[in-house]
Amino acid sequence: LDRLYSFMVRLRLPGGLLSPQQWIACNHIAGQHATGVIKITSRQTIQLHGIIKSGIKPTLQSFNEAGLDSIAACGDVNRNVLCSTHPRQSALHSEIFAYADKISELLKPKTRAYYEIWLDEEKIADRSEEDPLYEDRYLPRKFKIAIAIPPNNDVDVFANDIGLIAVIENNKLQGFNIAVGGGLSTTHGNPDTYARLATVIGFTATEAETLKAVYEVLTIQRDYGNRSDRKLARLKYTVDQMGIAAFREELEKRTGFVLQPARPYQLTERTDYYGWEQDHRGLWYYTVFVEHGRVTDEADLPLQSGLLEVAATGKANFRFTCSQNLVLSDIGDKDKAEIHSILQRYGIIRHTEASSAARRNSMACVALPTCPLALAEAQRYLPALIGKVEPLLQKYQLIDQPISIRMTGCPNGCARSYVAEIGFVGTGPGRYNLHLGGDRQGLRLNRIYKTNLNEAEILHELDLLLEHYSGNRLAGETFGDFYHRTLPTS
Ligand code: SRM
Ligand code: SF4
Repeated sequence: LDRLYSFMVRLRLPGGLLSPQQWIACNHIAGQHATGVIKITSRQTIQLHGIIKSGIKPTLQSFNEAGLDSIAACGDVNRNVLCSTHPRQSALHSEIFAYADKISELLKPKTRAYYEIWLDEEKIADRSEEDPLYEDRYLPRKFKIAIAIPPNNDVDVFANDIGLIAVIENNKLQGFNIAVGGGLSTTHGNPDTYARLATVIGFTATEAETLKAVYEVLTIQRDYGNRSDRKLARLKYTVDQMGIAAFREELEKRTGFVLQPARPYQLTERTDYYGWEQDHRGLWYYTVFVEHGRVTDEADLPLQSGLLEVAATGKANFRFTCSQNLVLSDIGDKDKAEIHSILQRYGIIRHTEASSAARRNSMACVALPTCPLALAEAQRYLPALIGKVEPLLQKYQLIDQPISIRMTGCPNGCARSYVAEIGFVGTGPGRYNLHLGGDRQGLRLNRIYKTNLNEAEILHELDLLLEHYSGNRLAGETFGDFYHRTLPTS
C-alpha cells in the first residue's frame, strides 16, 4: 500500500495577474483536487495544498486548460518574477509589467519534461534537450527576480537575487537600475549564513541590454555559485565571495557591454493601496486585505464566495500583491458600483476597512501544518497575536500606525521578516526571536533584539518598546527608525 502523501502546487505567474475566468478555474481546481483554500503567496502567485498523488496530474491538466502552469515555481531555477502590482503606480505600468513575463520566459527551463509527464505530450526520444542557460546542472540554488516601480517598493526588490528598479524620466522608461545579491534566509546556529540586501551595480538602458544583463547574472551564478553547501549557495554568497567590482567586471565580460552608472531613484514606501483607486486611464481598482493570503470562507467573512461572485461578473481581473493581498483590477467606471455592492454584501469592504493599520501591513508565512521546515506557527498564529498587540497600540495612541510586523515559522524568511520593523522568526513551538529596527520601505535589515520568546514575553517586550517609542520618538519617526537609531549595536 502506498503512503497517502499530499502535495502543494504553486503557479508560475509573472507579475501575479489572473483573468476572472482563470480565477474561477483556480477556485474550481482548489475545491476539486485540493483543500479548497487558495493561498496567495509572498511572491505574487497562488498555491494549493493537500493534493494527493493521483490528483497532481488532473490538477496540472486543469491549470493548463486555463492557460496556467507550474513550471519553475519551485526548484533550482529562476522563480516567479515579481513586479509592482498596482497599475495606478505609473502610466508606464503595463510597459514595465511586460518585463516580468519576458524575463520569466527567457529564464524558463527548456526541457519538455513538464509537458511530457503531466500533459501527455508525446515523448520524442531523440529530441535534443539542450538548455544553454541551465545546461545539464541547473543553478546551485533557487533564484529570484523582482521589478520595482518607484516610489513603491511593494515587491521588496532588495530581497531578491536580482532587483530591477525602473527609472522613469520625462514620462518615459529610461531603463533599469540593476541590483544583485539579495536574499534573506539564515540558519539558526550557522554563523556563515546571513540575510543580505541586494547591491545596486549599474544601469541598463535598452530592453536588449537589460535582458542580457539579467541572463548573464544567472550564468555567473551557474558557473561560480557554491555547489558543495546548499546553505551557502545563493547568489548573495557568490557576490560576496567575488566582491562587487569583480562581479561587475565578470558581468560586463559576459554581456559585452559596460553597465552605466546607476541612476538616482527613491523608494519611499512599501504599500498596498487598500480600497478604491483609479489609474491614469480611468479604470478602477479595489485592493482587498487578505490576511496572510488565505482565501477561504469563514463564518464572519465569506471571502472566497464573494470573490467568486466578483469573478463571475467577468468585470475585474485578479492581481496579487507581494504582501499576500489581492487587487481587483481594471474595472470600468460603469461596473464599479456592481463590484462594490458585491464586496459590501460579503463583508469584504468592512473587513478591509476595519482592520487595524498594523494588521493590514502584517505578513506571515505558511508554516505549520504543511511546511516541513516550520519550527513554529506563523499564519495560523499571527492574527491572534496581533489581536493582543492591538490593545497595546491603543494604549500608546499608535493604533493608526502601519508598523510592519512579519512572522515566519523558521529562519528561511518566506514572509520576509528580516525586512520588517518587527520581525518574528520561529525557533521552536510557541517561541520566536524578536527582530527590530527594519524600516518601512524595505531598505534596511532588522537585527535580533531578543531570542526565543514565548507569547507572554513577546507581549511584555512590546509593551515596553511601544511605550518607550511613543514617549521618545522624534517628529514623524517610525517605530523601525526609532529602534534603529536608539538600539545599541552589538
Ligand atoms: Fe519559501 C522553502 C513557502 C517565499 C525562502 N518556502 C519553502 C517551502 C517550499 C518549504 C520547503 O522547502 O519544503 C515552503 C512551503 C510551505 C507550504 O506548506 O506551502 C515555502 N515561501 C513560501 C511561501 C508560500 C510563503 C508564503 O506564505 O507566502 C512563499 C512562496 C513564494 C512563491 O510564490 O514562490 C515563499 N521563501 C519565500 C521568500 C520571500 C520571497 O521570495 O520574497 C523567501 C526569502 C527570500 C529568499 O529567498 O532569500 C523564501 N523558502 C525560503 C527558503 C530559504 C532559501 C535559502 O536561501 O536558503 C526555503 C528553504 C529552501 O529553499 O531550502 C524555502
Ligand atoms: Fe516554512 Fe520556514 Fe518558509 Fe515559513 S519561513 S514557510 S516555516 S520554510
